Amino acid sequence: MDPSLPPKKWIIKNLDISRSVIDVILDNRNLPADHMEPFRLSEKMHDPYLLPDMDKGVQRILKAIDSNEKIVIFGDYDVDGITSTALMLYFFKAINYPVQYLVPNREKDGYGLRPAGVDTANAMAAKLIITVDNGISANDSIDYANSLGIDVVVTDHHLQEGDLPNAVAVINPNRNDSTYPFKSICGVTVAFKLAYALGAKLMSEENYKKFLLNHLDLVAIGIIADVMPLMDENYAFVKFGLKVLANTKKPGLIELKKVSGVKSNTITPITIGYFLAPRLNAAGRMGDASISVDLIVEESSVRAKQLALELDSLNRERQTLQHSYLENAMDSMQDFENTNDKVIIVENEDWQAGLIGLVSGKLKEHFCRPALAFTRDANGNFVGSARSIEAFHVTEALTHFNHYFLNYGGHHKAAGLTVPAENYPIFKQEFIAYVNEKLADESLVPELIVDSVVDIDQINETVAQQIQEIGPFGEINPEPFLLIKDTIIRDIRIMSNGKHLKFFIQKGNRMFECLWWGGGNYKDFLRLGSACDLVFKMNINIFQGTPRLQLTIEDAEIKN
Ligand SMILES: [Mn+2]
Repeated sequence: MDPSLPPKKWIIKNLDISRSVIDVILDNRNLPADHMEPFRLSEKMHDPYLLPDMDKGVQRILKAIDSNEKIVIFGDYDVDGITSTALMLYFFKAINYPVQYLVPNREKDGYGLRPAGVDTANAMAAKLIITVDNGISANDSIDYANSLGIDVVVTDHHLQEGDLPNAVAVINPNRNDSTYPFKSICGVTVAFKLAYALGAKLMSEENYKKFLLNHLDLVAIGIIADVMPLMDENYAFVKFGLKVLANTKKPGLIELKKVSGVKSNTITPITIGYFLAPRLNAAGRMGDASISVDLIVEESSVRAKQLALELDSLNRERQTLQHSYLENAMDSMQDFENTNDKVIIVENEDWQAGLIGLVSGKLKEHFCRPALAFTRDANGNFVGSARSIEAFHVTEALTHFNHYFLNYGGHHKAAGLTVPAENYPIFKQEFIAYVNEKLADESLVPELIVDSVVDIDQINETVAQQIQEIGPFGEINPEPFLLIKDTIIRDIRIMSNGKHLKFFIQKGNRMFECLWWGGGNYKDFLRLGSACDLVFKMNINIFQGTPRLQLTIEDAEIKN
């Protein structure tokens, strides 16, 4: 969106304007023909008992409740881990069985259940630990818990690496032996399935159904924040969960929406991704994720408001730090212009570990190539976070260098790694050479996927309304971009001190209002009467109670 950036390459998926736009969009996403038909959540949701070890887990928890054993929920510091933890707390509250929880501190404790976490649970007199959104690789810690007489029920969604841990139950769709029909569910969905299975045994049918429905807000937040594909049961969970979130009765979420400036009637995945999740994540990034868990389960509005404000200010601190880190990073990249390496590697020992993933993410986006950002831990090791583009599987690439690492792990587009100081220079040099050789130049050009070329007659309220019904949009079901060719620009207005543009386009005898957020940089290119091709999203805006069509511009090609 900035003329200083390389122009995006438009990938236009349909050029045939005689086809229905809606059919084209559904086809492009491989969505089923009945995608837009109304459905019940129960029709789309898979049976919890299809998850491996569900029955074992349920039996062990029932036994703990029966013998009044102390249960500790062990979660994670990211949004999925936070919502999973909160969901379990709500469940045990609903059956009136007191439990406690732990979430690790990112910098002090690190990710997942570690021996020190087991010690803390032991000090709380735990006889049973239920992990949520982690645990699949905690083999040593679980052996240690067992040696102290503590049983562990693992609920997780991360891939199995090596042998399964010695837990009473390992409830995870991504176990190697799992036959669960849809693997891409997140931690909070697995926790929800456990609550589903347990609730059927412990609650009246009415309370049970109410419980499941009321907590779909947490499931939707976790799915969006963990960037799960919006297909199969995820799509159904998010579709219903957004409605529950819009009307949530949880004081914490109500206050969080308020401090984020979110209006209740406009909850979309973007609301979660850009407004709610960053604030919930800020607690863990800046220190203690339990603030976010406490917020979600808080019953008092007064206290919830305090916690929400606290998260909001942590989030502002996070933003300020992130900006200064990015400036540091850019300053340290003077060489980059000359080398034009196909991977960016930056380091700064003053950076907080909780924020380096944001730095590498921004660098990846800006330069359209893989990026790694490192800080140092207490032992002087380089702790890094990698973010990558579609064309480059960063974790696979790192595997070739694992002899340099203390640990590493991740997936296609994200990874974490720890490199001892003595290996860092050689790793950096070899990794840059490796990526320079492997990654094709074409992959470094940003792409804009356009669903279809449309004719002027295909731009109308009905089509816009139908497009909205294909949503909620998100991972694998992105909001559609359309292309209109040869329109004439009319009546350009500059907004917000030149930041944004508003103009009209005309084709034949029809005119449409266009908004180009961040389009101010293009104001000298757009001229009254110039012809252009525009890539846009078709939106319906409610203006003074009346719905009206508006085109949100994504990119433009000016013809004259
Ligand atoms: Mn997760």
